[in-house]
Amino acid sequence: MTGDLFSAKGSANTSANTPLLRPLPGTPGLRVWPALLGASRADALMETLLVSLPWSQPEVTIYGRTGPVPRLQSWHGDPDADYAYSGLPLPPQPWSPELAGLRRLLETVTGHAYNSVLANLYRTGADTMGWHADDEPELGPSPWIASYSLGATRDFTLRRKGQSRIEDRIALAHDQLILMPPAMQRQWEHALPRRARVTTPRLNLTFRLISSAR
Ligand SMILES: O=C(O)CCC(=O)C(=O)O
Repeated sequence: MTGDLFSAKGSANTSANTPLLRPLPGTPGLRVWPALLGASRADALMETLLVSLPWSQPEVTIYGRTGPVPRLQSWHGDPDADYAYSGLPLPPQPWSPELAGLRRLLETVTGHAYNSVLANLYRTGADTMGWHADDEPELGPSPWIASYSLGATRDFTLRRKGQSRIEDRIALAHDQLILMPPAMQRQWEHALPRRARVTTPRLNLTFRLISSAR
């Protein structure tokens, strides 16, 4: 299945190669590929990842309070791609064939290299991701982050660092890829808020380059 999913034929989808620019005030905008693999390949990829990744729900400490992350997650990467997220050390698990195939495709499509991926599984709309920027020192001063979504459409909200007003909201849909430029992590925070009406799962994969591993 992996071969089919990421074959040149499969990825030669016109929309996979022609991103749209989504402007953000005062920041180079995000690039958006609305349909990367095509719906049936994306369906098959989601089904495989749901059952094959070693999902877990680790505890993190945020502002002095410890509790389980409000979603499931799985961290994969090259052996030296060590990362810490909200104080939680994440030793990388090996690339699965599907994640490795997707990494190769995203490197070609976005023109950036990645050595790790954080997979997040939002089981229903009750699972969330809090406000943050992907600006940990391990990512270096200029992190390009490719974020690929599968499953239920969820809102991805954006606010400027130091402010509470939400300035933008992007509905991230099945098979949609966004590429976040470095300035976005310097100037903005993002979150995935609770959505009570969403009853089906969403899977998100953020591909990163841990620069301390280079
Ligand atoms: O699920 C999403 O779209 C956001 C994921 C995210 O912010 C992260 O992995 O840092």
